[in-house]
Amino acid sequence: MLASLPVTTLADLPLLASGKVREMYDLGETLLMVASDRISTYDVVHPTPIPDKGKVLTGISVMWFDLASEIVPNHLISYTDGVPEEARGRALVVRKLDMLPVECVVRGYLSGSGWKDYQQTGAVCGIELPGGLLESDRLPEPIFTPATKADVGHDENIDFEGAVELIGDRGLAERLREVSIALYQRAAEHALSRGIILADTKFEFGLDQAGTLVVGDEVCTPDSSRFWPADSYAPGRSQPSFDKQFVRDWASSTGWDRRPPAPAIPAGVVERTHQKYIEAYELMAGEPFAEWLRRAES
Ligand code: PZK
Repeated sequence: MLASLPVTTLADLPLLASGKVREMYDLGETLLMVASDRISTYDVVHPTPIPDKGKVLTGISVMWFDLASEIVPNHLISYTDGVPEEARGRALVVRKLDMLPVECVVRGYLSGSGWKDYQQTGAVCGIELPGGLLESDRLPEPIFTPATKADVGHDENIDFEGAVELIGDRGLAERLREVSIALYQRAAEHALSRGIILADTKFEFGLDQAGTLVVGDEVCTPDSSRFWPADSYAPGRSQPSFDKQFVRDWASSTGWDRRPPAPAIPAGVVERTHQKYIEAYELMAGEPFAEWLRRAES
């Protein structure tokens, strides 16, 4: 076994992957996932960060990992030991997994590409739905709507048979579907009790060295999910985003055509959005955001 070396700065670590809003570093036996304060709207990252966004998402993810552990093991090892000082609160040390090549999306409501597909075909990922549903309608039951992982551009929705093919094991694909729906149901129930609709969410799974199914990535964060305020919910239109609506409304008002580069966000919009993220943490976790910082920075 290799002893883990004390890490002082991110700049000294091998960068394995950089996403739109986060980075993944190699710690040898483990990985370090670092959530930045970058924010995207319409899939384009703005040049202006939202203070604390990465810390809020990391705290929310840890909270869900804890709840979800009754259903499936997860990749989280630590959010304190092994995390460089500069990344405290926004980073997780995680197990290296063999990631499965399917995005495990669960939808409880009809929105985004699900709504688009339903309008065109009456089905989402091969699942026939009742006629006459409206945009944002609640579905009779949550559905598993897998997608391919696109390196660039948009993920593509696939049917269950497509997921079976990509995974190469029907039993494992069935297990992914069952676990994904159970995780969504648990999280959606918790969120709704706190005034937030979890419209849909995306999980990523991997296998550990023993071949055990493990949930990885981030879990039920505003970046991997659609969060809607329950008190303004009304089917028949798109719903405001709990976290990003101020940025979207402001971006629309500028006449930005949604093509890169995204415009810089004005200070007032940054501050209101910052407060929405803190509010999201405090609603979901039922504790002050400062408590997450205290635990993570101790
Ligand atoms: C893994 N990503 C996505 C891309 C990021 C994250 N536990 C794991 N083991 C091996 N690989 C991954 C994980 C996880 N989670 C995650 N790609 C591979 C990704 C860019 C930046 F932070």
